[in-house]
Amino acid sequence: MDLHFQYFFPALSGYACKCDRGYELSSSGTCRDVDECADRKRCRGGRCRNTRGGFECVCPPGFDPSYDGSECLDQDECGLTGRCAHGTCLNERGSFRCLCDDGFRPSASGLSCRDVDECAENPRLCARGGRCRNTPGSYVCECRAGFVHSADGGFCLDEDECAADERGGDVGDVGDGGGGGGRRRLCRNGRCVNTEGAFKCLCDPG
Ligand SMILES: [Ca+2]
Ligand SMILES: [Ca+2]
Ligand SMILES: [Ca+2]
Repeated sequence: MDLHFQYFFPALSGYACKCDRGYELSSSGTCRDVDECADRKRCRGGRCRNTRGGFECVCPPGFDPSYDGSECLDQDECGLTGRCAHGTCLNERGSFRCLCDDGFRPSASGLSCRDVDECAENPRLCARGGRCRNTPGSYVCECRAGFVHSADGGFCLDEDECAADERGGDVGDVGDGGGGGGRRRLCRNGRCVNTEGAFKCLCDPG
């Protein structure tokens, strides 16, 4: 039996005890621990554990005891920094999950976002005329000579050297041929024929 007297004070018939917080006066005149867990309204959603002079509210993972220990409240994990990088945190009862940005997908646990390795998942990416390089959130095609990036960068396109030459534009990796500024630098005295990754000249007869 615990003795937790705070002080004695005079009463009409002798004295009386006033017990510490968490203790109550028993019929025998001593102070005994209050079993707060006998009150079913304590620690709803968790496990109430009586202690001397108080009680503990033990909550399941993802929950925290309320201020007065009356119930277990969902933790708002999304209020903590560093959750769901490359995505949006969505709080759920007892947990949370990540809605991931494009180019990312949830990890097995769903509690973080991981970059999608597009190159590993689709070996055909950039295979025509280039090489695929994975990047965070995306991928890039590194195109070989004779190929150029598509408008969206998603694949490599054969460069039409002949058409570029007709326009007087830059022809990648093709020497100037010493002309300097003039049009039609490719295949003088012949016809330019575009091929996959290159071009060839069909010479005029003679
Ligand atoms: Ca107690
Ligand atoms: Ca939660
Ligand atoms: Ca990627």
